[in-house]
Formats: sequence, C-alpha cells, structure tokens
Amino acid sequence: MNNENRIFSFDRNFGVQYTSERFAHILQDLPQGDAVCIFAEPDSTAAGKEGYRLQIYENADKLTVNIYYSDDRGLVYALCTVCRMCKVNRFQLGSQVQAPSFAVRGYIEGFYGRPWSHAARLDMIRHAASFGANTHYYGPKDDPYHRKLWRECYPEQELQQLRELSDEAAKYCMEFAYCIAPGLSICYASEAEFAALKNKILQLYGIGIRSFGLLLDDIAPELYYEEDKQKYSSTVEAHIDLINRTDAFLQTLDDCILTVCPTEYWGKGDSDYLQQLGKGIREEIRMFFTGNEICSKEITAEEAEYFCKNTNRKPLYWDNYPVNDAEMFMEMHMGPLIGRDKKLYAFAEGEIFNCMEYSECTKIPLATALTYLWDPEHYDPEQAYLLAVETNIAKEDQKAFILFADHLRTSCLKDENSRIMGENLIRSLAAMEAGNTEKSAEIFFAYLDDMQKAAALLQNKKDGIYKELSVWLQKFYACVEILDICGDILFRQADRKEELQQKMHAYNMSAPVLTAFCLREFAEIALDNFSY
Ligand code: LTM
Repeated sequence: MNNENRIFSFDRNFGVQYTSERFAHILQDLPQGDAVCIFAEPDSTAAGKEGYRLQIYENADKLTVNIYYSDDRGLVYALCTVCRMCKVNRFQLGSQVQAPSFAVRGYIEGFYGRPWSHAARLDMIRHAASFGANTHYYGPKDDPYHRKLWRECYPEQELQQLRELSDEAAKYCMEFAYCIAPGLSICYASEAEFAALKNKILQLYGIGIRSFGLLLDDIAPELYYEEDKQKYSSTVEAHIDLINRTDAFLQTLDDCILTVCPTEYWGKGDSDYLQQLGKGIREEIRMFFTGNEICSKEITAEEAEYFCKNTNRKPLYWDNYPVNDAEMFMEMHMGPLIGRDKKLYAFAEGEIFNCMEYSECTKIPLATALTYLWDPEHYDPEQAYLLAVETNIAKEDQKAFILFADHLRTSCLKDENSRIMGENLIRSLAAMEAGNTEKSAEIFFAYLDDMQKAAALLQNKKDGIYKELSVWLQKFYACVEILDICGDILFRQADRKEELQQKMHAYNMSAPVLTAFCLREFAEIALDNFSY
C-alpha cells in the first residue's frame, strides 16, 4: 500500500493519527490493546458497490490492516468491521472481499408504542451501520407530528433532534428517510391540505433531509370527505394523485427519494388497488410491502418477482420482524431472522426491518437481519445470533443471556422456542424412561445448575437491555424456581406437589410469553410422578 494514499494511521499503542478526519469518529471508541495499524485507500476494483477488500497480517507483534474500498460506504463498513474485530479481539487473517447483496438495507422505527429516545436513535444509527445498514426510516406511529398532527411543523427542539439524526446518519453514509403519515385525516382533493404537506416536507428538507416516505398504511380503505368522493372514483385514484403531486414537488427540490407505503401493503401484490397504484406512479418511486402477511413467516424470491410483475417495481420489504407491538406486545422477539429467501436480493429493492419499541433488545435480532441482508447466500441464523450476542452483551454475561433468551423466540417467524431447555429435558426424561435415574438426574441437575447461575447473575442487572427485559426476566426467575421444585419431586421425592401446582398456575396465567410447552410438560410429569 502506498503510504501517500493512506487516509488513516491508527495505532492502539500510540493513539490515532489521522491524515483524514472524515471517518475518524468510527475509530474513536476502539478499546486499548495490542497494536493494530489501519491503512485505507480507494480502489474501484476492490469489490462491488459499497464493498471493500481487507488484508490483515501479523508483523512482529503488530497487526496491520489494509483496506481497499470501492466507495465511501465501503470504507465505512470496512472500518466498522475492523472495529468489531478489535472489540472481540478476533481477527480474520489473510485477504477477504466483501460487498453487500441487497441494495437497500436498513430498519424503520415504524411501530406503535413509546417512540425511541433521541439517544437511542443515535445509538441505533451507529449500531446498524456497523452491521452494514445504509438506510434509516423514521416513522414512529406515536410521534404525533408523524401521523396524528401531520399538518403541524415540528417545534424547534424536536426539529433540532431530527437534524442531529440526519447528520449522524450522514456520518455513516446512511440515508435518513423521514416518513409522514397523513392518511388518518387528509382530504386528498383539498389544495390547503396539500399545501400543509408541502410545508412540512420543506421544513424537513431545510434541515438536510432528502429522502421521504409517504405512509398510507393502517387507514380506512374508503374515501371519507364529500370533496374526495366527487373528485375521485376510488381510493386508489386519490392515492395515486397524492403520490404523484408529492413526487412532482420533490422533483422541484434536488436529489430527493420518495417511498410510499400503500394501504394494501401485504398479500400477493396482485390486488386491483396495487396493480393500479403500480401503473399510476413513476417506476423510481419505492414501494413498501410486508410480504404474504402483515408479519410474514416467509418471504420468497418468487413472491417478490410476482409483486414486481404486478406493480411495475421491485418491492422494498417492510419486514415486520422484530417488531412486537399490537397483539404481540407480550412477546419479546429476540431470535435471529429466519425464513427469508437466499435469492430475494435479486428480486427486491431491499429490506427494511420494523423494530421493537425496546431499542436495546432490537439490536440483537436486527444485527442478524442486517447480516442476512449483507450476504444472504451464506447466512447462518445461529452464527449471526451468536455474533449479535457477542457484540451487544458483556462477555461474562453471554452464557447466562443465551440460556435466558433461549425462551424469547416465539414470533411470527415460528422459530423453535426453548430449544436448549427442550433438548435437556427430553434427554433427562429419555434416561428416566430407560430406567437410568442416575443419568436422568445428572442431565437435569447440570441444566438446572446453569439456569440457577444464569438467574443469579441476571438478577443483578438492572440497566440497558436488562431494564427493557424486566418482565420477561421476572418470568424467567419463576421458571427456574419451577424447575427446581420439579427436580426435588422427581429425583429427591420431596413433598412439593401442591407448591408446584400453585407456581405453575401463576406462571401459566402471567402474560409475558416465555418458555415453550416443554416446561409445562415436564411439570405435569412431576405432578403425576410418572403415573401417566
Ligand atoms: O406494517 C405496516 C406497514 N404497518 C403497521 C406497522 O406500523 C406495525 O408496527 C406492524 C406490526 O404490528 N403492523 C402494521 O400493520
């Protein structure tokens, strides 16, 4: 590498010396440790768009990292990857070429519930960029200025925060899209209403935002105002008109991107509404779609191709995972993303994951989703999950966290919940059935011991992700207690059946969703004492 071209020189022993300040913030919080030197230079042949080539080698007691990047985003992702390696202190020596598969990769704060704090939003931008996200959609249903009070401009303080978010995203070369949802109350035919919409867009344009979303989801499907009924023969006609006027307005401003969320945003994509909408608006306008269902278990390349044929554009998936609002609010969606086709990137514009109101918890499933978006062909959900845990949970807590989060996989994805527990209890019962009580007890108590240690450790954690998880943690402690009683009854002939019955009843009646059926089944066996 030609040192003349290098833009960074970073040495963890001697601090950071920059020849370029532009991406200095990415390396800022690197932990101290062994010497690592990072050099970077542009190379348009290094990898595909937004990609990079890394060369890592050891030299005496120093590690040297050469980065050859295709474009600015490529450099950001390369630096983030190197940072992650430094944090977990694990470097992949040799040469590797990396480039993302999906064009648009990101997340949306698009849930019902308490919107994220400003600090959480800033933090999420950094977190998501470090996993290769290039797009952040802002659309919290309960930000009043996004939906209910869509006509009103933001007060100064909120506007300043949006500016900070958009600036922070820009520091990571991330597109920051502001979404507005006027559909609850807009009169499509009214000039005054459209003037209010333009005014709001201009306010956000004025702070540097260049990407906008017009969300028409979760609104009444029929026209309400007399004026609208007279002007339009159908809802879709009104939507096409609103989208086209907004699009034309954005084209008078420079460099703007428009995304729409149709009112019919799930299904096959071949409804009359969607076909008309697709034909009625410019091909360049992105269209959100959630797949076959609102919260889709699977999304296939064939579905995307079919959507494309019907709507004249590739779908931009609004993927409703890990979101846990509405009727899912007692589930915690911690498992890795599964059920998305390896080839989907060829037929989709991209994928945007809707998040949970729990921003710290979101980071884990979102990291797996972004790992999928980067390289779906080689995506391994469990490996991505371990990487996400490693990145977000302190090393000394990871084992406990994994045993707890084993029970947080109930979701639309229909992942297997309580896999670790299920395996242990089944093995213990199998030994019991075979008449080997000693082996059965050994397996059971080894697992119980791990669970008790995990509970004891987690009980001391009150902040960050643990604060968000507190209702699920409480139930986890109850689960460990139940297991303990089961063990006493089954292997120590303790007279605790009545107690178990009471605890099980309370456990089953409590709302947070935790363990799968295996716990109840095991407790029932303990209660019957194998008299079944
Ligand atoms: O999915 C879309 C397009 N809209 C809403 C989301 O805002 C909501 O978070 C999810 C999950 O409940 N469902 C929706 O219909």
